[in-house]
Amino acid sequence: MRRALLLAFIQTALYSSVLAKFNPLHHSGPAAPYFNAPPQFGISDETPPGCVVDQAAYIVRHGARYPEPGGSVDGWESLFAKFQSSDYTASGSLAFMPSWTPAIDAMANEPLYLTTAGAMEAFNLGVELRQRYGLTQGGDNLTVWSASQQRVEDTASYFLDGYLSQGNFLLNKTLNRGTIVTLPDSVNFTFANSLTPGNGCPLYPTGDKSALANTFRASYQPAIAQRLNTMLDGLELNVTDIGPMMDLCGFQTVINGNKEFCGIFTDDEWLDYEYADDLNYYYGSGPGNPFSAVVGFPYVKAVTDLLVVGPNKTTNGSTIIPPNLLMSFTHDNNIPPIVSALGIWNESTVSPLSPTTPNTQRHFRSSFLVNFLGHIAIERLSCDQPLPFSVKHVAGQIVPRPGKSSDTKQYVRIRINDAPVPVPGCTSGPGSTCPLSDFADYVTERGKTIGNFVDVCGLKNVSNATSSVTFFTDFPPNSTVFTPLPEAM
Ligand SMILES: *[C@@H]1O[C@H](CO)[C@@H](O)[C@H](O)[C@H]1NC(C)=O
Ligand SMILES: *[C@@H]1O[C@H](CO)[C@@H](O)[C@H](O)[C@H]1NC(C)=O
Ligand SMILES: *[C@@H]1O[C@H](CO)[C@@H](O)[C@H](O)[C@H]1NC(C)=O
Ligand SMILES: *[C@@H]1O[C@H](CO)[C@@H](O)[C@H](O)[C@H]1NC(C)=O
Ligand SMILES: *[C@@H]1O[C@H](CO)[C@@H](O)[C@H](O)[C@H]1NC(C)=O
Ligand SMILES: *[C@@H]1O[C@H](CO)[C@@H](O)[C@H](O)[C@H]1NC(C)=O
Ligand SMILES: *[C@@H]1O[C@H](CO)[C@@H](O)[C@H](O)[C@H]1NC(C)=O
Ligand SMILES: *[C@@H]1O[C@H](CO)[C@@H](O)[C@H](O)[C@H]1NC(C)=O
Ligand SMILES: *[C@@H]1O[C@H](CO)[C@@H](O)[C@H](O)[C@H]1NC(C)=O
Ligand SMILES: CC(=O)N[C@H]1CO[C@H](CO)[C@@H](O)[C@@H]1O
Repeated sequence: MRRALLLAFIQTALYSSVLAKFNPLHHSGPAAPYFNAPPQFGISDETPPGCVVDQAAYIVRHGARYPEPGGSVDGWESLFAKFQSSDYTASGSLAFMPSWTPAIDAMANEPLYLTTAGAMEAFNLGVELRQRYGLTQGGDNLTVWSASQQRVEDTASYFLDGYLSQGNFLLNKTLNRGTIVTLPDSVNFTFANSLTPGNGCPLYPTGDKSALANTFRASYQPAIAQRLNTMLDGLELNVTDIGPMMDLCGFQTVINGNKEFCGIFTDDEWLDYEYADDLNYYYGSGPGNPFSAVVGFPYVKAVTDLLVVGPNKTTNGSTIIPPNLLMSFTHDNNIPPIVSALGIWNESTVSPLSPTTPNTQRHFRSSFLVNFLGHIAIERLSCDQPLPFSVKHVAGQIVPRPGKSSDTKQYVRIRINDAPVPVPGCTSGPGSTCPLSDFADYVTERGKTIGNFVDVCGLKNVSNATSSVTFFTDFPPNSTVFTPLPEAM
């Protein structure tokens, strides 16, 4: 008995030491498969006791994909050519390189599109959100919104397959159907009313300082190449090879589960690699781009307005009754603008990010935000007193759950890859949430500071330019609608 306990103790200790071990996949930025971010502010990711979430909005990067044709695929091909075209000996963690081949086996159909792991991530999110919230009843249809590239639509589609996978509805064509509203991708004529709004803001590219990431890469890559060359006799790697090799840790993992590249680099080398990605997003599409907040704000404003209206209600003059779970699917660079618009992760001690020296206390981490399926959730909570120690029941009367009684108060919580992130200066609610009316005031103030899309983006000369997201309540021009679930045979 005692032996068994001791054994269990040792196993637990071993397991937690494995968990605590440095994991390169948690430091691989946009190449990392999805994982829940660790709590950066010590707030539990559970819904606080006494509360239920009665509305939620998610903006989600597509799931894990193959590399992009051209850029990344070319990098893999050059690496392959380099390791195949000469006589050499590779040792240690590089001993697998002479037998390495790029993990793409259908060149025309794989690059750019989801991997099976990406499809699974999206399906799992659907399962998780039905379980977590129960915001729609079994049999209810669900409408979601998507940018229009294939990998994004496929993510929306697999999400719906997961979300709608319960019960016996597959053959019923009128119940439990998913609908995807597809918004034109990367066009400049939809302005703010888009899931790729940066493309509708002419001045946005002028604020992009993501080149700082390359300067930082140039500071650490030479030493890595030098170190790796000690394991190669007859072949010399240079800085050009390091980026693709580090990317291959995440990418091969999501293609075929092979983690050989993850074993090549030291913890410090991974931390530098991650920081380069942080600089890329912080200064490219995040708070370091002065046009980032104005690009993200229209989405934040539209969601906030719907949370203020509340669940199960139509808004004035809308043609769509938006569901209580608002799902939007898009690309990596459309997620950081939401962080900027919300003004979160912005303490003066850790922002702006230094172009040369990583601050280990920083909150802004690409691995926690724009990894595959990375997402920001804005939840509306209804709360009252948590369940007391004992509850009296009267025959035939269901006692309302805490959060569902008649005198609830409403709060807002932001979660990034599941980890709660406090609204600056607004944490008085249960679980450090922000009272809904204060949140609405906070967003209004943010709007005044940030300015409106048309003015700030330099679109005053364009007569039909818009500063508002209205796609949740009105089908925008050039959107398409389709139902992804298989029809009955
Ligand atoms: C679909 O569900 C509805 C409501 O339960 C039912 O009336 C209808 O017969 C079902 N159709 C099929 C094909 O199962
Ligand atoms: C659900 O969606 C299907 C397919 O788009 C549609 O035919 C059906 O009327 C919808 N059902 C409800 C209850 O809205
Ligand atoms: C959108 O792009 C087209 C083609 O590049 C250009 O002619 C047009 O002026 C742009 N429109 C706006 C509003 O920036
Ligand atoms: C604005 O006008 C342009 C040119 O007429 C058109 O292509 C575009 O679809 C319009 N955009 C909106 C949001 O109405
Ligand atoms: C690195 O080596 C490759 C050939 O393997 C070459 O194409 C590339 O220009 C080199 N890069 C640098 C920075 O020297
Ligand atoms: C919204 O309506 C659904 C039924 O469609 C119901 O189950 C849910 O309790 C309602 N939510 C609120 C907050 O009224
Ligand atoms: C709804 O919109 C109409 C027309 O835009 C306006 O006249 C009316 O006052 C609005 N109602 C509410 C309750 O906001
Ligand atoms: C971050 O905070 C600083 C100082 O409080 C402010 O000047 C800056 O505009 C903020 N940035 C964002 C993106 O909110
Ligand atoms: C947008 O829709 C209009 C009219 O439906 C069509 O003529 C135009 O080609 C569409 N533009 C795009 C980029 O899909
Ligand atoms: C139609 C038009 O003239 N558009 C211009 C409006 O201003 C922006 C930013 O100054 C230009 O990029 C557009 O070309």
